[in-house]
Amino acid sequence: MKSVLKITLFFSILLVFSSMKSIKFPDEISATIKVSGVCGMCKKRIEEAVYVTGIKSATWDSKTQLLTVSYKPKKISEIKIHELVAGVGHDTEKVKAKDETYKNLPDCCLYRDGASMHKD
Ligand SMILES: [Cu+2]
Repeated sequence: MKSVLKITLFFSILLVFSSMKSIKFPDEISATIKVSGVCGMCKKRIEEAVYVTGIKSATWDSKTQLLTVSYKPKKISEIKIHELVAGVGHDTEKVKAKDETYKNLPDCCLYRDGASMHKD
């Protein structure tokens, strides 16, 4: 009886630790990032920019201006995702694109200069 109790205790401790670990280090998490953009070309550019190792999926919506990404936190950090997006000319809520990069965007994509929203 005593050993049964010990085993039960051992496994319940193990269970608590393993669940704590999965909360602390989940394999995959998702984030919603605000990204400025205008059209279908922007969508393609933004989604392709974050198509790197560690990213499981990425979808940007021109209406909501939100990029939803699923990624492996062990492989890529959230700030890195912001940097990738800014790297192709799109401002995020945390990282601003360089003016130089921004200026190279097609005219219809110039969100900062009030490019009108249009359909894909
Ligand atoms: Cu565009």
